[in-house]
Order: sequence, then C-alpha cells, then structure tokens
Amino acid sequence: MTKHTCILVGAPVDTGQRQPGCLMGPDAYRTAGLATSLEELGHQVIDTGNVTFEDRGETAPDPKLLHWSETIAWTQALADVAETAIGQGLPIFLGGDHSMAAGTVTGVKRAADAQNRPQFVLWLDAHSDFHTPISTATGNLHGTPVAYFTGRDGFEGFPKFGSPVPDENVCMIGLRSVDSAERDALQQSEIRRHDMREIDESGIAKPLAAFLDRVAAANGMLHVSLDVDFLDPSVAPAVGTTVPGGATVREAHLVMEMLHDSGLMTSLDLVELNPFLDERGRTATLMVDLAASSLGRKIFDRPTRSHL
Ligand code: EXY
Ligand code: MN
Ligand code: MN
Ligand code: MN
Repeated sequence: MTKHTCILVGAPVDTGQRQPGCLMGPDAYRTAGLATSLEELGHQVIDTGNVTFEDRGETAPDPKLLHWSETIAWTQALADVAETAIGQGLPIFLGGDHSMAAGTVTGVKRAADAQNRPQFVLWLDAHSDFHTPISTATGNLHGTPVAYFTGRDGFEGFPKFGSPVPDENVCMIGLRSVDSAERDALQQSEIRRHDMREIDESGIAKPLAAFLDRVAAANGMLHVSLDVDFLDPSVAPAVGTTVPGGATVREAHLVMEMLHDSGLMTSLDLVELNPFLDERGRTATLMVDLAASSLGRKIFDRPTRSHL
C-alpha cells in the first residue's frame, strides 16, 4: 500500500453560509483522531494548523452576497496554501464550509498546470454548488465553488486563475438538491452528474469506476471534495444543509475504498462539518473513518480492481 505524507490543512471557513459552527470543523476532525487514524495506516502526518486570511474589504456587487470579501480572502489564502501543499504530499483540507473549495481546487489546479497534468474533481455532495453570484437566490457562496473553478462568469473581484477546471473533468455524485438555475446550467455543461435516483437504480460503483478510468487514462490529478451532506442525515446530522435520501455509510465507504484502490487521489477536502450540530461527535468520527478508507483502511486486500 502506498504510504503518503498527509498534509493536514485547517480551513475554519464559515462565511459561505449562515449557520454558525463550521469554523470549529478542523478541530473536530483533530479531536476525532484523524492524524492517529492515518498514522496507524503507516502514513506520515504533518498538521500545518489552521490557515488565516487577510480580509481586504472588497465590496460585493450585490448586497445579497453574504461575506463577499471574506470569501475572496479565503480563496486567495487557500489557493496559495493548496498549491504549496501538493508539492509536500497529499493535502487533506479540513473545513469549513464548501466555499473553501474555490481556493483548494484552484490551488491544486495551479500545481497540476505546473506539472502539465490534467486536474479532475470528484464532487460528493447533495448539491451541485454550481450557482454564480448572479444566479444564487440565497447569496450563500458555499453554493458557488464549482461555478468558480470551472470558470463561469460572475466572479469579478475573485482571484483570476490561469485555467479553469474543464467541465468534463468534474464528476458529481449524490445530487438530490439542485436549484433550477443550476440544473439549466448543468444541462448545458459537460459536467458528469450522477444523482441519487441513478445510484438507487444502478449503484454508485459503475459511474465512479468509469470516472476513475478516465482519470487514470489521462494521468490526471484527482481532487476529492467530500461534503458531509453527501451522506444521509440519519448517519451524518452535523451539517447545516441536510437533505434526506443521502448516501449510506456503506455507499460512502465503497466510494472511498475504490478511490484508495485506484491510487489516483492527490488531494481531499472534508467540508461542511458543523460540530455544533453533531451528536457526541459521530459525524466527525464518520468523516474521519471515510478519510481513512480513502487512504487504505480495509479488512482484506483485494486483487487489482475487477472491471465492473
Ligand atoms: N443551492 C442552495 C443555495 O445556493 O443556497 C443550497 C446550497 C448548499 C451548498 C452546500 C455546500 O453544499
Ligand atoms: Mn457542497
Ligand atoms: Mn452540500
Ligand atoms: Mn452548508
């Protein structure tokens, strides 16, 4: 099993939505024993602490846009940290709400560009997070990171970055809460999207395997962004945007175990954990267990992945 240097990066971002609490997320993962879990698998773990940001007081183009300048500042800070961390090992970004992915993804994309490798993104989420600052109705910027890093218009004021992640390199799994403006934009995009209806009918392994085969064929780097609300609220209540009908614990572990078996994951976000909404730390513990599954925790070794 490949031994990694796992770089833990705390991203206490809670300005992308209105429910206070995500800022406690990084320490909840630490309390739930993330470092120990990874060390027990033989990985080296470097905890770099929490990222800080410098708010430059940018003015939002529309007053409905919540915490516009903080989100820009987080994006700048996290992109720089992510670009550096990729060169040190396998970064695991501890959120913090999903607006942080505007920074983590553009940072790893910069590193991929420098290595002349394509960047792929696996988006595990009930939501598509594909709103722009113009289409969002809530003004909550955690609903926009995919639009930002795939280069959709409306983010004037945000850091410009060289090349967006191509739509066709993004795969969404777990969708079950998509606003009509997002749906219309998704249907015109090349983003691969697999909603819960498809997973109910034909399972989670097939679309994931097909996506992983594409990443491998392209010698791509793979950023995995795991939103707590990908999971069903009955097993993961600690999130502000719960949506019934989510992934089971086994479906989520299967995704993470297949990621490990593929050897393709180069960076990971753990996002949207709100410890203030948790029940005796069980959501934080599940997310740590899922991270461990993506880094080699399993019962039996398996032969190289059989084609499904
Ligand atoms: N689409 C809704 C909005 O734009 O406010 C809900 C977004 C929830 C986003 C969470 C992070 O996944
Ligand atoms: Mn999300
Ligand atoms: Mn979500
Ligand atoms: Mn949220």
